[in-house]
Amino acid sequence: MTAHHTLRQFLLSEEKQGKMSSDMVLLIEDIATSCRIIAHKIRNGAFMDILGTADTSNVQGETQKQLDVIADEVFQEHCANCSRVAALVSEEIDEVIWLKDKPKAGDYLVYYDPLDGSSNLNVNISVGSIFSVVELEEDLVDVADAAVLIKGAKQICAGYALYGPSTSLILTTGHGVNGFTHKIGNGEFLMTFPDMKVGPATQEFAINASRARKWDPVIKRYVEECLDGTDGPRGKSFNMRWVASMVAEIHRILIRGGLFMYPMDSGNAKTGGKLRLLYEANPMGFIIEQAGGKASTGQGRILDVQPTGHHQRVSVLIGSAEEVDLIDSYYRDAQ
Ligand code: P6P
Repeated sequence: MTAHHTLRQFLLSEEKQGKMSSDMVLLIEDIATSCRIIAHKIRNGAFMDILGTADTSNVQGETQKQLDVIADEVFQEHCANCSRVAALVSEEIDEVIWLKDKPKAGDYLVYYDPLDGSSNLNVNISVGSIFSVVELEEDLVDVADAAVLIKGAKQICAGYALYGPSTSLILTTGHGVNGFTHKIGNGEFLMTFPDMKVGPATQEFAINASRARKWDPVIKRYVEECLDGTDGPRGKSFNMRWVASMVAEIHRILIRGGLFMYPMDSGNAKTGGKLRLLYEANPMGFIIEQAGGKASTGQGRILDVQPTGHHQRVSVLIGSAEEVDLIDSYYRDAQ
């Protein structure tokens, strides 16, 4: 597929090749519409008085931004358009949103973080939306929430929108990773990043260094060796980045390589880490693996984690394969 094809042309081409169903085409288009609407609300938020905090908090105990609530409503409205969607799992909503009483095998479960990094909104730093789709493997007799606890390895689609200097939409359905940019004026998502790949090596890592005193010995060792530069065991210098917006970090890694770390540490061990498995770590892990990178908890592949709760958190090490492998080897040495 050459560059500058529209998202719709790409999706219909994938459908024609048997790489996705017509229902998936419709669902992805509805998700893209959600992202267009959210992008518009962000860019004009200052004139719509919606960049502040709502007087509510989410299941994570985080004070919600008005746009967190609005973005969630936009995703709910548009994902429900697809008759094959049986349930929604949103970072902003405590319970699973069941859209069908008797879901069938083949129905879709959609997991999403409608506005990730929203604490950056009022300082005009990039934020994003993250989504993941899994297909039910059997009919459900009843709609117990446990039915959405499906491993990330079963994903059939994942992607994100990055609301940055431009709005990017990055997508995988298990056949590589392709990226699109929203063209102001005609509103189309046009292909600008065909067949994205993450290089195996990097000299750039991302971690919230203010938590250094809480890190486990393995993370401390890895970061110290990076900081020791050319005179240290790595024999090369490293750069560090931290945007406090996972979508922006992962997009940078897709473009130029790198390693993103949000490990479980002594400060968040009680909740199992900071980032959520079903709608942050799994979709980003699927995307990065499809681009040739790796995604680990330090104790195993993120996509192999069996969820025990739909807001479960995990330790996250995602990016260039050589760096993820190195940290995994340090964890094995530490056992
Ligand atoms: P900290 C945003 O709230 C988020 O979930 C990710 O997008 C981001 O990488 C991380 O948390 C930032 O965490 O501790 O730096 O605020």
